[in-house]
Amino acid sequence: MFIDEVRILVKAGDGGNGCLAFRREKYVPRGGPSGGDGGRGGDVALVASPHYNTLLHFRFNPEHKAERGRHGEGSNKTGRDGASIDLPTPTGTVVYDADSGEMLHDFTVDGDRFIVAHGGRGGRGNARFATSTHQAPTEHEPGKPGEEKRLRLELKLLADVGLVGFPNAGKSTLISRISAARPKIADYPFTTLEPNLGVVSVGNDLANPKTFVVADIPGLIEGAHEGHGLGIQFLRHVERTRLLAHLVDVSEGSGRDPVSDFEVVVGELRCFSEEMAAKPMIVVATKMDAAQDLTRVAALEAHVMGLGLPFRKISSVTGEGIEELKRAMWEMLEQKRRSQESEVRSRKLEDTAALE
Ligand SMILES: Nc1nc2c(ncn2[C@@H]2O[C@H](COP(=O)(O)OP(=O)(O)OP(=O)(O)O)[C@@H](O)[C@H]2O)c(=O)[nH]1
Ligand SMILES: [Mg+2]
Repeated sequence: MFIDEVRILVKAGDGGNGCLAFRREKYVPRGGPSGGDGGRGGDVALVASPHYNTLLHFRFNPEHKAERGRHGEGSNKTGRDGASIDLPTPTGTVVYDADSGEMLHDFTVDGDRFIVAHGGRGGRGNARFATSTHQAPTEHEPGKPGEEKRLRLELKLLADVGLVGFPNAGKSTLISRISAARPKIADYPFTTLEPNLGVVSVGNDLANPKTFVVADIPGLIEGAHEGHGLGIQFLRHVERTRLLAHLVDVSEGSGRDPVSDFEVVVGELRCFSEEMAAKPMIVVATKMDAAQDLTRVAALEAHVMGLGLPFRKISSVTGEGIEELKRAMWEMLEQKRRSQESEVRSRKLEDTAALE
């Protein structure tokens, strides 16, 4: 459904062999060893790219080899290093070693680069083995082979925003209102049994399209972590979203108190994982057109504001607040993206500093 998976083979370049040579020149007797070192083999790296959202390109092309290092040559010439290759993969890809099952890397941020197979070191030429008592060495090393690995790439859900809330809160109705997705909508709980995805576009600047993906998942009820209702397992479909939109029905029709609904859902998120509970969240009061008692709405607003969370009021029937909600979601996603990017940048700087 939402999980895309491929197996690929990656082979880094072998190192070039070290050379065995002696300087031979007229009038230079015993010119000494002059075999150069072999070059390093190229690496194979995966790079998280926002331009891909499936693993399909690997399916058509499952083997990737980097160039080998050139052999060393006489006159102390070092062989050229093999070129490395960068393979783009969608952000959200998790890389496993297909043989051991070990997780090697988790791409969460655009531009992240991870070497999956290291090129072999070049062998040393005989010139390197010369010492004062060993002036005509014949030792020279072969290059080390480049790493070869079978990998399993797994891409989890691509959604940016996950809609959570009680059953009947209006999650599917909202997704049908803001995207082309047409999930089943009905006046009874647990209409949605499987997650739905919808692509939302904000504004209409064609040169600079602003889009994000929203996932609608089944509703949560008290005790979902103990298996009540549909349980909480489908929350894994929104594990990778950058933002949760928590929908709370504020109409009288729900027969429940909005503040306690809100707390129940937050409690269930926490039972799933602390990371889930700590995700950025926007709280959305739904069905404003059917809310007669506005003190209920105000109570929810005060509660949410007290927690420092953004709050919006909408009606999917009249369209009230929908555009503002789309924009607010987009802004929050952008903010998150920018902070993640600067995190990666500072991590890269730290890495470079550590190498120096
Ligand atoms: N008056 C009013 N009714 C709404 C609004 N949004 C949704 N509804 C109604 O609320 C009911 C439930 O809507 P859904 O979108 O199916 O709710 P859901 O959160 O997806 O529910 P589950 O899939 O069961 O978890 C439907 O009868 C909708 O027509 C709204 O803004 N105003
Ligand atoms: Mg639904």
